[in-house]
Amino acid sequence: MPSLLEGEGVGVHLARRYLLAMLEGDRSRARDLLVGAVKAGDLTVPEIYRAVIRPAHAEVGRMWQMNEVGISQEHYATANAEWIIAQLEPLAERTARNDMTVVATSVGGDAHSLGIRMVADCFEFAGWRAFFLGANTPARDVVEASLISGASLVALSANLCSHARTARAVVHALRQHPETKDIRVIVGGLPFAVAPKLAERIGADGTAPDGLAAVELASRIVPRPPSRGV
Ligand code: B12
Repeated sequence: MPSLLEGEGVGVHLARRYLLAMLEGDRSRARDLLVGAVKAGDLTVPEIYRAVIRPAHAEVGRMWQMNEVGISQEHYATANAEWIIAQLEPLAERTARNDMTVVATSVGGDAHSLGIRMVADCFEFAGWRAFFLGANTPARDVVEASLISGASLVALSANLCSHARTARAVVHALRQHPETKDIRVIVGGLPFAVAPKLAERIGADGTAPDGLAAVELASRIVPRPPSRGV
């Protein structure tokens, strides 16, 4: 299986240098590369998420699968990506707050959190409040979070093929509750990237490949709250 970081362009060039720094155990260098690119105006924070961090970590997954890196290197890259994302987040441009909340989490049993964290950040940059729960949230707790946060949208991440069925159970739980039955639900992660039609088959309202696309999808499918007027 060839590298996923072939080709030319600002994003892929940066992704190769970022990944090398991570694999050499130099998180400060990796951070400085990304912060420097944002400050220089080369890429925005959501563009860094899309064109640098996501492909670089998919490449870590490929290298792990091919036995080219060990679990400790994957863990180092993931843990320190969280550290870097926390430092990029304040540098992002934001639009004015709207009145909408998204509950964002990975499904019960799913330990992957980096992708859904970046999706949640993109909603925050676009003016939403993101009620971000991290990984591994059981269905009943997604329902509870939707109720207490007054969510207009639930964004569910499922990262193993077997987790598509778990996502279906979460959608079902939301549709069963009288106060959450009309909340829009979007899904994402590996099974939906491979088979986007799966989203509809499990009862969700759509899927998107990343945070920027998720915000765009939400703007089309989530009804706007009534204006408060003056
Ligand atoms: C890091 C990692 C882990 C870490 C996660 C730690 C953490 N805090 O997140 C740990 C070590 C826990 C882990 C465990 C496992 N993992 Co893992 N992991 C990865 C890896 C290398 C990177 C994931 C990542 O962070 N990517 C970067 C983020 C930014 O990208 P992303 O996750 O794709 O998210 C983007 C999109 O998918 C999308 N998106 C995601 N969610 C949502 C939700 C919505 C609503 C929307 C719209 C969009 C969206 O937007 C995101 C931002 O752009 C991937 C490789 C890969 N190709 O993804 C494997 C991978 C996902 N893991 C894999 C496997 C097999 C496992 C394990 C089973 C390994 C094992 N034997 O124990 C366990 C399962 C644990 C569990 N129960 O969940 C396989 C899955 C294969 C499959 N067909 O199902 C992969 C693909 C590796 C591989 N090449 O084989 N893993």
